[in-house]
Amino acid sequence: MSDEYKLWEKKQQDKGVNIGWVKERLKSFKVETPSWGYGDSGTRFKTFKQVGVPRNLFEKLEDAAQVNKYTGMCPTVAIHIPWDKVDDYGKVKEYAAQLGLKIGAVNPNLFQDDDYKFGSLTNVKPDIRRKATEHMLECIDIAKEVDSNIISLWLADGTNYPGQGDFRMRKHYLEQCLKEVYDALGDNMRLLIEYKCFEPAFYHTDIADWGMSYTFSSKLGPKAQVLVDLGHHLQGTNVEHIVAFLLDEGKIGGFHFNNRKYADDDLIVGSINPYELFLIFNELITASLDESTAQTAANIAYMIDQSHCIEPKIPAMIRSVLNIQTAYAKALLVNRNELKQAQEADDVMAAEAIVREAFETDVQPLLEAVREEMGLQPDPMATYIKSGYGEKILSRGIGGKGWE
Ligand code: PSV
Ligand code: MN
Ligand code: MN
Repeated sequence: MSDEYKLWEKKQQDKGVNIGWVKERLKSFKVETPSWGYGDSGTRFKTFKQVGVPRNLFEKLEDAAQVNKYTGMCPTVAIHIPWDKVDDYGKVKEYAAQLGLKIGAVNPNLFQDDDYKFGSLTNVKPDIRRKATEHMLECIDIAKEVDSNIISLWLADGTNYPGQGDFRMRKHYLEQCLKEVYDALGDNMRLLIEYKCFEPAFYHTDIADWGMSYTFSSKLGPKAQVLVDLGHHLQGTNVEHIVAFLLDEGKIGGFHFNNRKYADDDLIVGSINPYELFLIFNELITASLDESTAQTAANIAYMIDQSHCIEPKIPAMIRSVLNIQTAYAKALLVNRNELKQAQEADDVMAAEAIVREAFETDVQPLLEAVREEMGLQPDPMATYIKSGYGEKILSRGIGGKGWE
């Protein structure tokens, strides 16, 4: 135990922090990384191809295993179908296990087939709705094969112009399709429904906000829940409030972590607005300590949804994971008893200070101590860079499989 850490621990204990509890929470905290975050992706203007990018799902898993190896907190990987389509999913499951990984959420893709130009599950043509529903059912089968219990749906459907579509009719089509999908879920499976305010459609999106995701998932039943992607809100939206509200309703099932400055920028988590990330964790931790919300909080799938256009993929993923861990650690330090007292006394200044001071605390000594206790190196990024893996994969060449 370093002197720096001992000092840090003493200071926190004096403030009433239960360090043993904080460490346990940090050790059991896991975040899923996305297979597509290891591949090439771009903007609508250009995809810059990088050397050494995985050529298939197996290589994406190898890269994901590196992130898990150095951070100790990413044992599952989300897949996207058909980007990650293979003939034999048994082999995927097996290879993942060899790497110390499991397959996490299965993401259907209803946005890159020409047939979906005017919508998929909301398309006015029954045969296209059928095709999209079949794809969802195929993803449920894949999830069962790889022992995953999450289907994560983002629906890109929407329209570009007033009058282009019948809002209510499209809603009915979507409800019908989702009902069929919901009924095919296994007993322990969940359907997480993402929302997004705009893009690729620019006039309306069929699942535009959390209220719509909430309504669809409530009508479906307990196996359907809302997924919050941090990049999918209009500017200024109070995301932590949405999170608290959904926690209280038992209807939040997962996150897609990323960060943005303007729209759905998919930047490194915590790179632009780390305070928002911290405040979200503050709500999640508070809910985990409240009997009425503890179960919902315990079942949340924490996932990263990030696309790296110019960043080297593995270091960018490690950075995101570490930023998430840092925000989580800081949120664990909030003195909830004092906060409650301040709230009950309507002491605005004290309440704000209690939350902010936790955010301002340097948690690096704590994280290093936790990593050591987990048998990890204290600096995961430096250890990865030194490992030489980044150089080794250059032999894969250019033209790896990415966001396509
Ligand atoms: C859409 O913007 C989204 O957030 C969905 O989750 C997709 O599956 C993912 O991005 C693809 O990067
Ligand atoms: Mn997403
Ligand atoms: Mn997105």
